[in-house]
Amino acid sequence: MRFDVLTLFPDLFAGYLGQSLLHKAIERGLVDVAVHDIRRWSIDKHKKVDDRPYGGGPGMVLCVEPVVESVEDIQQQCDKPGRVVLLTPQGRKLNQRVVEEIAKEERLLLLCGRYEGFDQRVTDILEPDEISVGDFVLNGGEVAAMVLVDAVIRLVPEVLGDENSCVDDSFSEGNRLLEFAQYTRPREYRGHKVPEVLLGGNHEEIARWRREQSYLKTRQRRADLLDEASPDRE
Ligand code: JE8
Repeated sequence: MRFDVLTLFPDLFAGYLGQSLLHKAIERGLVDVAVHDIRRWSIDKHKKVDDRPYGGGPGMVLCVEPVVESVEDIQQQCDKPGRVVLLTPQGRKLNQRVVEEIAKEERLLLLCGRYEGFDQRVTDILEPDEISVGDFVLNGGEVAAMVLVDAVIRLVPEVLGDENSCVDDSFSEGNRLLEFAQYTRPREYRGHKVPEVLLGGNHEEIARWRREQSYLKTRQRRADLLDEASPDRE
């Protein structure tokens, strides 16, 4: 799986990409992430890539030429063009279904805006898949792009070892329940005890208890998840 990230702040990605899971996936050749500075495609002698909005108003708008031309150049770097994703509050909202859909792609180009966003003609010309990570305001598309990369790489076969398998993740196909509570040693801390059932070693009983805890927690906190069409729910 290859990601090309286009941004004005490429340095923001180094820390994220260096984290162990992703670093190992990159080393093993399962994932490839190339971060590109849009400024490289500036057509201005001062490397400017933004300008004041026509019609007035606050802030700056990212110019159409460097963005469209950076995408065209980067698409040329591989045999097959990638799916272009633009992170924007106006996009369709990201959820696990959308992540699963996007994870089917071999190659993704992630466009990260800043300031007041891109000139409308970026969208008109590139016709990107516009995605929002949620109904709150970020300062730019970079953190949203990291969210998308993070969610997508979990679905790339072999990225997670068996220990971190994603088959029973909340929100994965066939699972729309929140996760049950986890405990590790010590058995008691400041009077807070680990539930007795987990100490007994009766795996059937433990599995039943966990399913029930998941269901109760979901009903209490996220009843909306139970309303979603879910066929075979016990
Ligand atoms: C962004 C963003 C996602 C999400 C994504 C890209 C580029 C026009 N507005 C721009 C004005 C307020 C500040 C905005 C900053 N901005 C935000 C997001 C996003 N994906 N779920 N929330 N915010 C840009 C510029």
